[in-house]
Amino acid sequence: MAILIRTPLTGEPRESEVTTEAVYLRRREFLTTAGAGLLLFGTGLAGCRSQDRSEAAETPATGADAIAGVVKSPLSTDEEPTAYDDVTGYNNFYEFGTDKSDPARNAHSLVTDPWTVTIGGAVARPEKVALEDLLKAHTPEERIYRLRCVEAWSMVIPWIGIPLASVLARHQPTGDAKYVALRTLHDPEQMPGQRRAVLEWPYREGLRIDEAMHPLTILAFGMYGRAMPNQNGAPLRLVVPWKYGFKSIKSIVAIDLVTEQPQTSWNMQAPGEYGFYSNVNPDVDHPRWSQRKERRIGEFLRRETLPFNGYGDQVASLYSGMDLKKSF
Ligand SMILES: Nc1nc2c(c(=O)[nH]1)N[C@H]1C(S)=C(S)[C@@H](COP(=O)(O)O)O[C@H]1N2
Ligand SMILES: [Mo]
Repeated sequence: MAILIRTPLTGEPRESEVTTEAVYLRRREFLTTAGAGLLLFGTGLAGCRSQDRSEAAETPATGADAIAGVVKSPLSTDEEPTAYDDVTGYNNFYEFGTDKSDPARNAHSLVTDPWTVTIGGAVARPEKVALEDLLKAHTPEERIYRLRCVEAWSMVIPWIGIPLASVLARHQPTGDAKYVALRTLHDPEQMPGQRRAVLEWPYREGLRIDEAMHPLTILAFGMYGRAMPNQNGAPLRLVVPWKYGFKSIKSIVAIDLVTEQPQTSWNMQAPGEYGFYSNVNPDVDHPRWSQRKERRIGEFLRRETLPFNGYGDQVASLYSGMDLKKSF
């Protein structure tokens, strides 16, 4: 039996937060039944800044926010991960400000423990579940996925998560479940960006049920071997690697199975610019800029953007017969 342990993360981990085993066992604790045994992190994190790598290597399972018991997913890309400091310092998370540097500065005010997620709507087993109980029921995996933002930058990130499909299956969607609607926490006290009407709060996103059940779609609760930093969507965020980044909703509190196509924040804000599907598509320009090229953060030359962000072999069949210029 593998043991997965994490502790709350508020802001950056400091030496003083590295606790003894006895102390952190009293904190948030996850037990899983991953069959692959205990895999310690810190050895395969190419692309982390050297400081991160050595920190992780020295204290793989006992660092304040290290996650153990994680299985490596064969669905990973073998591309070089983006530097950890870039992934945690250049974010879109409007609940904490609209500048890319705002979330790293402001997201410490989000309290991620305790955290509950409500799973409801067209399911046989609706439930309001503590995050640790939700995660306990599934095997965590590390998956190195590309994230491609509609603003034409991209990153490669070693996410730690669980397939959304296994969460949904546990709650038994009924025949009426055609879409999945996800919602971020709405609490202007903790999320000061919600005091301004830059978007209609709470942030919301949605997927068609077959997209949600696709094995590439995950709920991530960590990255780079450690707990999810607040600015990246702690404690639980979606990752849908063949879609533009805004589909990957952060700090999720509700997952509802629904019959009608749900409202999504960016589509409500600017329907001509952001569609429901938002599959990465170099042939469909954003009205104000081309989507043909992207800058991988940390690289100088721009790359050609690939259809479905390079995941076409796995996901193109979901859209056979659809006009993806109309359903953008
Ligand atoms: N709740 C919430 N989720 C969100 C956003 C947001 O503003 N609020 N921004 C989205 C956008 S536009 C992108 S590109 C990704 C960025 O994720 P990252 O900061 O981990 O790179 O988060 C997405 N999820
Ligand atoms: Mo984005």
